[in-house]
Amino acid sequence: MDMKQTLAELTGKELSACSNQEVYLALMTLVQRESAQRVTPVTGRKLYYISAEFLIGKLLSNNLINLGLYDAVRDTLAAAGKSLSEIEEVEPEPSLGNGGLGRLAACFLDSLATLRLPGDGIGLRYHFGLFRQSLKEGVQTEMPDPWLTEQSWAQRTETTYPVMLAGKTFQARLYRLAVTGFEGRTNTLNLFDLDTVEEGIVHDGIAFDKTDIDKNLTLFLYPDDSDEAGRRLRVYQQYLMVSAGAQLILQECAARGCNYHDLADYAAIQINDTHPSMVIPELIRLLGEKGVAFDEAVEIVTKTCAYTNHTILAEALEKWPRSYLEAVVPQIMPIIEKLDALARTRTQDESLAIIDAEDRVHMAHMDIHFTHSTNGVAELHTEILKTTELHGFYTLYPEKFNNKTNGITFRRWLLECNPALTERIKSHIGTGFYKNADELEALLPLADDPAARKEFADVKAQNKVTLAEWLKRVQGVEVNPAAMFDIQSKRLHEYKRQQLNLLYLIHQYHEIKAGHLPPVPLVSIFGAKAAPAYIIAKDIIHALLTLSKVIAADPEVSRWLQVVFIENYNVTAAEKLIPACDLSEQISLASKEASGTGNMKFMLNGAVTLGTMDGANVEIFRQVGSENIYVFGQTAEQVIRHYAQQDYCAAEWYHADANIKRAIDFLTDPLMLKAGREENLTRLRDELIQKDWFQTLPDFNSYVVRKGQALADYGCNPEAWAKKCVVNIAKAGLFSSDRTIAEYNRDIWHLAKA
Ligand code: Z57
Repeated sequence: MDMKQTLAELTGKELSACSNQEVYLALMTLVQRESAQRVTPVTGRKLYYISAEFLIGKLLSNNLINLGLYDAVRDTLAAAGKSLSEIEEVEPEPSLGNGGLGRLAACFLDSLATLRLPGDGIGLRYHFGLFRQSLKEGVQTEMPDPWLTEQSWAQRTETTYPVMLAGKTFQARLYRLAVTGFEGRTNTLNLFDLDTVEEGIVHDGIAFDKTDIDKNLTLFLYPDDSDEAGRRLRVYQQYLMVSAGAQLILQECAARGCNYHDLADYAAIQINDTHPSMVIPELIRLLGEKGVAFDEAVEIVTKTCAYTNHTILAEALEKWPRSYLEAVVPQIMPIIEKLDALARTRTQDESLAIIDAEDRVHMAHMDIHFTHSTNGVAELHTEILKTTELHGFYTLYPEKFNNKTNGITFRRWLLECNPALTERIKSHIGTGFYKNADELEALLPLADDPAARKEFADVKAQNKVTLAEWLKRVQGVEVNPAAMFDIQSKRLHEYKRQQLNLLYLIHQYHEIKAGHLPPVPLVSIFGAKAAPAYIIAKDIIHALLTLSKVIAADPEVSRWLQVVFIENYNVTAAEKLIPACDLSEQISLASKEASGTGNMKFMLNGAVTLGTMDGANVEIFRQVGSENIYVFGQTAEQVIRHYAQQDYCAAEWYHADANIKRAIDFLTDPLMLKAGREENLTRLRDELIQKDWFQTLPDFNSYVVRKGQALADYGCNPEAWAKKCVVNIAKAGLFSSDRTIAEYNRDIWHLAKA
């Protein structure tokens, strides 16, 4: 049947008479029907990727591309006077994630299905996701971010699993969301929820009664954990996810012939960070119910499960007080105690214990002792785990440690978000790179071909115009598309150092005021959500918004410098920003960013990186060479030494360097105080002088110099710049999540292709 007929049948009327909403729902049905055709039976092991976050983004276009329907749908709609891109706008984005870790999980699901590997996700069906950010009067406020509609990508099933929370039984209902691979198989994202959750209890932004578990449990991802009720709520959520997930795994495996003793032949479980770590004791408990003795259950679970670490920041490594677990999940506490005792037979080292002297349960420690694999997410990160953060564990279990450098799916982060660039690439090297990313390397000779360079530069220029139009439409700001577009988009965190970029912008403001004009105007774009209770992060947002206002009010400066803060940065916004970026800001304090994945997305779309030698930036550097990336700042080794010796003193830098002092002092300049809030600006200023925990000041001068060099190269030598862009695209193949998944499969999962 042709597409016109199919859509007419699905909508029940003439396409031209349908609203965009009606067409959207018809296309959702079409995708669900087509993807069901590609469900392939599992032979051998199946992977379960358990994660608190799946930042899947909008699904319609992605699914149409993967199913090979995109062009037919777009053209059929166009013939009926409809636009697919307008229909995309009615789709709400599920905000089931926070940042890199959640988007990584989504890329992995895409790659698994594309590589025809059996691998399903397990997570939660949050009603309001993280939160929707609004920026009013220079301040972030949080609102619910609803995405569930009557007909939804996540389809309700009749399957429920009983889950005991604080001694009471709840029914976890399974929702299933089809994951299509590019010309691949269909896998499933399993999302759990309670029928009793009530969206109506949310008031005044994102506030709700944190104790009313049956009504609140799946309302939000990462509910505020600044009080005890909030922290307990996270334990409730995590256990709901892993208990229902473990029951689903055992049921599916049993249906395929597993007798529980051979579970590891049927299932591989990947624990994404520590949020799902309770799956270990929970599986041991459930296996016990099936008649498997404790010692054997420990062995089975160790063989089945693997753990991925995504951070070395101590505050992000979860440690739950024993009292919380005793209150919320008393049924697994005896098992955790036995695991602690067992771990203590393997090592005398108290720092490797699961339960510490203060009665806190170290989730990562449980993961490392009782899974067969611990991996970091970039080479440098894995090395730091082995040599410092997890050194004791590495000594005990060297064979468990391995690296899996992150990746991104090129279907979403090139084909979908940047069709113009995709067309250009295709015209030179064909479409093999869709599924075989290494083929991009065939573009390399074009870096020396002026005509080809111009083609790529033209695509970028057009994408910048498109972004400028979008900014005008959704935010009402006008930017100069001839300027260099410099973008830092990622979660707001001190270690990612948006404050360093802020200090640079203030510095530039002063330079322009002093008549030192840059070679080319700069549009500096930020996108970032701050955790609702993270005060300094919100102060940084406030300072950026205030500076933006001060500059916009000053025509002398704003001709050369603009600061734009995107409201509610999410996957949809990323898909608009990334194709239009010239300079990609990856400026975390070396050693702190485990990998980064935004860095890869920008590179793939022909942006040049300005970054520290941190996370996967190190591997980007190796790929492109020093000519095609701007590197600055301290090395990870130097940073780690300063922490060990506790010899960093921000105040010394502040007093010794006039430029640093001028930039910091400007935060509380009368101009800023007039446009912003004294409390926030003063607090940030004091923080930078008195603490600066993430060592912004030592990197300030090298950052200013390297960014100045980038501006000069971009402004004065566009030919050389265009060459850098082509090299970056050509060398991005390594960062395909298909490569990452193939490595996980080779080293950890051992799944059979269907
Ligand atoms: C998160 O997005 C990441 C780490 C975490 O511990 C949590 Br919680 C959330 C990020 C890292 O910060 C990135 O460096 C990394 O690229 C990403 O996870 C995926 O591995």
